[in-house]
Amino acid sequence: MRGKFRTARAAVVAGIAVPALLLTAAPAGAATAGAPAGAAPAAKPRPPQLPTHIHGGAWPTSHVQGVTVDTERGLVYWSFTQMLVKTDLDGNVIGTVEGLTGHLGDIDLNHRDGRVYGSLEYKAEEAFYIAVFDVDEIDRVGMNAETDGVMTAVHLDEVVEDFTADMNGDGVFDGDTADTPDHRYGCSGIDGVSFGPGFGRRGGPQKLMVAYGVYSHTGRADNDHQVILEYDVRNWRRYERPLSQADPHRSGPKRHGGKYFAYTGNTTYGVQNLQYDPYTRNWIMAVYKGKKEGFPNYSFFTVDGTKKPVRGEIRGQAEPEEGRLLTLRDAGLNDPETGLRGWEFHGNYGFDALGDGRYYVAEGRAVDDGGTRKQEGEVYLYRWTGETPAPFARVDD
Ligand SMILES: [Ca+2]
Ligand SMILES: [Ca+2]
Ligand SMILES: [Ca+2]
Repeated sequence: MRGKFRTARAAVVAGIAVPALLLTAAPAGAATAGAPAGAAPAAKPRPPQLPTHIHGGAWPTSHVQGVTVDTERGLVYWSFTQMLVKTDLDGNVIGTVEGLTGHLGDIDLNHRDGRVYGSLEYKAEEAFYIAVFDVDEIDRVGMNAETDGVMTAVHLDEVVEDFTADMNGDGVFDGDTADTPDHRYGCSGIDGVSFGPGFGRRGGPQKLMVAYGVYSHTGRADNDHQVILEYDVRNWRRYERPLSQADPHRSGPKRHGGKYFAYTGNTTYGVQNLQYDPYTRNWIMAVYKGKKEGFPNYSFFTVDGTKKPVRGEIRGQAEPEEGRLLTLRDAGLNDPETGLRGWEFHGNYGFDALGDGRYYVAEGRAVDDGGTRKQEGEVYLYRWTGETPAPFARVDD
C-alpha cells in the first residue's frame, strides 16, 4: 500500500501522467487511490515476477558498462567493456562474446529484430561503431567477436568528424586527450545508446539514439551539451560488416537521422547510460558528474520525451551555431542559477527501463578472484517514485 501511494503521488508531483500500467506494477492488494479515473487494475495483465537482484558474474575485464534485459524471454545482456555476457534472470551464464580490443559501452535490445546494439570505440584508429550482436546465437562461453559470426559493426562517420575536429585550427589534431581545445563539443567518442521513439513522439518507428562521450574540461565553454545522434536502423543490414580490429572498416551511413543537444553543463565522459523510459516518457541520462564551477553537476538528467526539439543556439561555441535543442524534464532538483533540472542517482554502469515503472540498475566493482583481479556486475530492481533527489526506490523481496 505504501509503495503504491508514494508512486502515484510522486508521478503526479513530477507532472507526469500516470499510465494505467502503474496499477499492475503496484504491490498486490494496492488500492486505486490517486489512480486516474477509468483505470481498471483487474483488467490488466500482471507484470512478470522479476528477481530483485541478478548477479552477472565477475570477469577479467574493465567494469560493467551497460545492461539490457529481455523480460519476455528471461535473458540479461551485460557489457563488460571488452566482453558481452549473456545470462538468464538467475545470473546463470549462457555465453560470452570476447576478444574486443576497443571499448564496448552501453547496450540496448532492439525489440524489432531481437538483437543487441552497443557503442564500440577505437579511439586510436579514429573508428566508432555500433556493434550488433546476434544474441540468439550466443550459446557458449568464449565466443570470439571477430570470428564466430555473432557480431557485426556499423561505422558512424559523424562521430569521427566531431572527435577529430581541429578546433583551434593549428593543423594538428591532438588525439585522445581531454587537455586540448580540439574535439567539437568536447566529443570523446560515444557511450550511451537506447532505442525509443523520435523526440517529441509517442509512437512511430523506434530510433537508435547514440550519445557522445564528452571529455571533462573546465576551461572551455563549448562542451556544456550532451550530444545525441539519431539513426533509423531498419536499413542497416546493408552496412553491417564483421569487424577486423586490425583493419577496421568504415561501412556505415553517411548521414545521421538527427543531431540533438541537451544543455546540462560539462560532464565527465558524457552520457554513460542513455535509456528511453516509456513509463515516464523520459530519456534518462546517467553521467559521471561534471566539475565545472557554476553548474549543479548533477549525476542524472531526464530529457522530456514529450517535447519536440526546438531550434536554438548551441551555447558556448566559438562561432554562433544553431542546433536542435532538447528540453530537460521540468522535475527533480532545480538549480536556480542555471535553471538546470536533474537528479542524484547512479545508473552510469547500467540502466534499463522495463516499461512499467520498474528498472534494473547496475552496480559493479573490482574483486579479487583467487589472485586474479576481476570486475563483477549486478543489477537491482527499482521502481519510479519521482521524488528528489533520487526518483527511484529499490524494490525489496
Ligand atoms: Ca588542434
Ligand atoms: Ca542504454
Ligand atoms: Ca560507460
